[in-house]
Amino acid sequence: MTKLPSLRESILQHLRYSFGKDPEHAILEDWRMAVSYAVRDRITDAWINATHRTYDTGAKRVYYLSMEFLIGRLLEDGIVNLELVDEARAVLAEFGKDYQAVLADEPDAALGNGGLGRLAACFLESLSTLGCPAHGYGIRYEHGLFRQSFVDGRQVEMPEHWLEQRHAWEFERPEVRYRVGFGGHVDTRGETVRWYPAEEVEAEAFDTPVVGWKGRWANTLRLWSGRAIHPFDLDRFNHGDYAGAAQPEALARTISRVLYPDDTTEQGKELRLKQEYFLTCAALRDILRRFNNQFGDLRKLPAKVAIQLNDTHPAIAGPELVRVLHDERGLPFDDALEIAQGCLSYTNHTLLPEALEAWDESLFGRLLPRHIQLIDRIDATHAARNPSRQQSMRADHQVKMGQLSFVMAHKVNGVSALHTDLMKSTVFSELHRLHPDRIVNQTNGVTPRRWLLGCNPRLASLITESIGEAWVDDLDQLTRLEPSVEDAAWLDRYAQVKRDNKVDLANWMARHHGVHVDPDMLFDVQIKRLHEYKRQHLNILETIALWSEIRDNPEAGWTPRLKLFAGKAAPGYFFAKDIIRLINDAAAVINADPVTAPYLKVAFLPNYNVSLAERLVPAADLSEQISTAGKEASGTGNMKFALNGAPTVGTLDGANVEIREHVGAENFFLFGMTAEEVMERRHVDGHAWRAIEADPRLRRALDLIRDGRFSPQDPGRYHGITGNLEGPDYFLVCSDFTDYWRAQREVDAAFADRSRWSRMAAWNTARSGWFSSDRTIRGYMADIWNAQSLIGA
Ligand code: F58
Repeated sequence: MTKLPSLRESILQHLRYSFGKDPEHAILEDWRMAVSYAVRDRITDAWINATHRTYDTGAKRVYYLSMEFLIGRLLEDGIVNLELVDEARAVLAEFGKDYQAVLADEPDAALGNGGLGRLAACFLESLSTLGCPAHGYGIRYEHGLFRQSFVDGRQVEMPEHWLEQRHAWEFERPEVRYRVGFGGHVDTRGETVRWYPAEEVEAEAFDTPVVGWKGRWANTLRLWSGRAIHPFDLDRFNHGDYAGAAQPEALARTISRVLYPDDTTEQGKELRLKQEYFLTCAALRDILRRFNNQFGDLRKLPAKVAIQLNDTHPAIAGPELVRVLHDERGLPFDDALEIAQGCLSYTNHTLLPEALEAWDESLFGRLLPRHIQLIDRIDATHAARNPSRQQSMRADHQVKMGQLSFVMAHKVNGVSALHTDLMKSTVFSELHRLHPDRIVNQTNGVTPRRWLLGCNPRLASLITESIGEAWVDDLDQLTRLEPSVEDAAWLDRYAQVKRDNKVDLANWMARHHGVHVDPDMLFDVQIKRLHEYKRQHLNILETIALWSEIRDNPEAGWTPRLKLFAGKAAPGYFFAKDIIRLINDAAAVINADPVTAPYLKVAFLPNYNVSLAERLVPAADLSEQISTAGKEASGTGNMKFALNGAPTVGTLDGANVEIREHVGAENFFLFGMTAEEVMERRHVDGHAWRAIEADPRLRRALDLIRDGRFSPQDPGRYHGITGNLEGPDYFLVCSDFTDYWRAQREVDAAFADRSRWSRMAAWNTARSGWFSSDRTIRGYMADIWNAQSLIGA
């Protein structure tokens, strides 16, 4: 390995030789790129070493197949993991450049919708930190999740163009290309079955190294980009049809053009299925090529290859692997099935019926005619081996991807204890009865490198000063802070960290959004995708009720509060978009009220993404995790907040349950019905009305909204929302309102006593070590993948 020059030298060399600039003429982007290349060089050494080591040891490899990797910005991640923060800052300062500005110049890679995609990104980082040989496989979307802005309070979506700015992280691999077919027909001659696709596109690999803590190991995120096999139709061009000549390329590129923002038209659905097969087919070819080069004997596949399906999106991997092994490589069907099951495992992220993937059999059969035959054979085999089986994966003229994934996997996991239990008793109850050892739990986690060391350097320094730096890759060490939590002087420093972070955020909001807030207010934060089950409308109802109450009695000693929201709604999810608008409309009225101004402020920050979360999480006092119990599979924002010292106000849902167990009930503001109570309450006639009649505050808040107090020019604007809440109220906003109000007043009282509050916050930090994604990945390695760490091996 060549010895690299100092970071300073490296940066200057890249500035000069990669970008042709001297420091005097370099623009911000040149600096950002030069620093990125200097950091990348250091990551690349770790990466190539890790690859050699994996080959040399013949170790088992993990493949994480996911339609989403919400990686955000990577420069800071690299700098933090390589412990170059001080050096990078100093070099930039020497040339009069601001470190933060350089970091912020990087495009935020929004290749995911929300928690599922961010989890995949945290997992990759933990896999590298733990030295587990792994690849992430995904799609290199040209356009990630849409950019959100507000016009008159309404969400407006604009395309996202992260690839238009330069970035340093990917290596194009033009030599790694596979053909992916669609449609066509199946030819059966006796035992020999061949699929002849009608249309083919090429998947080309782009590799991004993912470095772990201290650069001890680096794995690969391999993203596929669509391209035409024959990019240009010369014949059509020569006949003057210039647009037509470019059509094959345009069509093929459509496949990796945009990330699905989770709502779909019929046409969109077809493209989504194509994307899913595109990712899976290319990934499996790549996996088998690598396996063949090294091992050859396909029967050893499960000993050397673990393939994790991140939700059902890559579920076609089951039939595709069977197809390759059986149709192409000639293994008997039963053997192919057994080998595939030995490799595959599946993570479920939702119990919401509308989110469980099911494809129309006509569409599926048209695009993947061989796969639908194989699914029928897999289903029939499963039925024959389990005579009491009733549910088929082929029902209602649909292909049920959850059932398929379950049957094809040797392990199926939920993402929190409660969610895993509910999987067993609801969606997968029959399959669980047939295969009682298959479902396991792996509660989610978050990487402490990004979600504490990187985003909250003040708190990280205080922790390191108190207990040493071993916590960074051994987060359980945070319990060693417990004695400090009882030490008044230390608590003052802890409180000062939070206060400084809040000042930073307040300044940033003033500068970038013209929102002026007092950093001494309680920063109450709800940031996540907009969804009725996440109940941002419960939060705004309580806000409106609070506003009325303060107006009635401004002298009652209110705890000043800033209600902060951020999050995107799917473009076709009109109810969620109405909630955004209501929050913005309410904010305008409330923020303009001089009577309540000292006590209440509301802000909805646009374009929530990973970078914005990194700003908000360290500055939050209170974490809103208020989903209808039983609906949020886990949540991971909840963990980031607890770790950064923001106690939760929340329901017993998802990982909230485990957070409360770890941080202590006295450091958590619990409210609301349990998942069981929720199921019962739905059967109570007029549950919403009963709740409204019993609580005049709720009544009044609903009246204000319905009577147009926040939309005077258009009083009927929110009748959709009020009608829903006063009627079906499926997510039980009204039924949980009164208890939520009570919990919030407890928050007020606790926050008014600052030392009590700091103690609660610090307990949250000290007891959140278990929520490291390192712990989660160790669980997957031991219980699902049977994979080993190669660090120190
Ligand atoms: C999320 N799912 C869960 N899905 O909602 C959350 O509770 C959990 O913590 C997280 O996964 C990680 O396990 C989620 O983010 C999506 O974004 C889907 C992507 C594909 C389209 C439908 C939404």
